[in-house]
Amino acid sequence: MAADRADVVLIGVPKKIIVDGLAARFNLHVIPHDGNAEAAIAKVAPNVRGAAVTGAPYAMKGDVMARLPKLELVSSFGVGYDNIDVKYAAAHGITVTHTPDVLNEEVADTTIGLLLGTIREFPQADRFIRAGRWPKEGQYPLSAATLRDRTIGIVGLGRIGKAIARRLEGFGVPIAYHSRNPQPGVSYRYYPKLVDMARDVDTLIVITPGGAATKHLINAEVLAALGPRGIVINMARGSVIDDDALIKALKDRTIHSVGLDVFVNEPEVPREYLTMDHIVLLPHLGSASVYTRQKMEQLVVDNLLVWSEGKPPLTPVPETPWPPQKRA
Ligand code: 8YV
Repeated sequence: MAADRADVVLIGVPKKIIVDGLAARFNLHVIPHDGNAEAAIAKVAPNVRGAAVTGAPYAMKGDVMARLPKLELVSSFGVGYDNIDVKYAAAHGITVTHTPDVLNEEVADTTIGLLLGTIREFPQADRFIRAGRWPKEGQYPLSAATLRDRTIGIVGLGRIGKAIARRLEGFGVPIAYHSRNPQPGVSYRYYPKLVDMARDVDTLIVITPGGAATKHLINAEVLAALGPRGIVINMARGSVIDDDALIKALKDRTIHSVGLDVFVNEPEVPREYLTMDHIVLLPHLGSASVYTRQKMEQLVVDNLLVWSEGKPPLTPVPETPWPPQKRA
């Protein structure tokens, strides 16, 4: 059904491309993300037919969707949509879209940066210079780790995982992967069981979706299998790693190091990580360039625009229906 000048809510940060793009076509209601969100949603709830959500920590939970009886489409920012209750949306005929593909290359670039930075200790070496230690102590110690003798296991060979693997081919390192199903058209060794792959590689790159299905996939057993040379790079979601197990492995030095771009309670980071100098932490930078974020923002807008013309969404999530179904 065409939805020109439909009532649309924007939940999260009012990014300019999203606000301008939606305000030109819809009655846009920017929901403040302070204590007044509830009241602002209540005011417009009966008429809202579309929603834009600008990425975690902002969410679209089932109880909010339940209060929007005419809601047809949720256009979510980010490729990951664990902040959207797609189960509720699917059960109630609401279509959900996300922003895949436009960020693949950026996230893959960031992953390689974090991988090399962690292996060769670039942030620590930067701190060494700034602390004035070079003239006093001489050369920064040789890094114990190198990419040269490593074997990489990619956890989740989706679109971004493949972009990472393509880059790693250029580095001449052996590549293996674990995912629910083997991927057609790739020559990397496939492991149906993560723990088996962890035993055979020394470096894990985690780039799997978040949510219940992957919670604590990287656990004590996997870390033990990875062993003392082990390095884990997490570009997925904080929930994929069992922090208690990882912190213990890092403290006991039963793995070598980690590079973490994502955390369970962002922007909070477990204090134990902050006190460890031998690991690398990034504040969720995967897709965070102006160039790529603008493409993601535009895709949030475009999914709502095509919906307003009665056309199928550009980038729907697989779980929810199209066209949206009328609720009883
Ligand atoms: C975004 C991401 O930074 O796309 C994703 O799933 O994790 C990032 O690109 C995030 O969604 C913003 O909250």
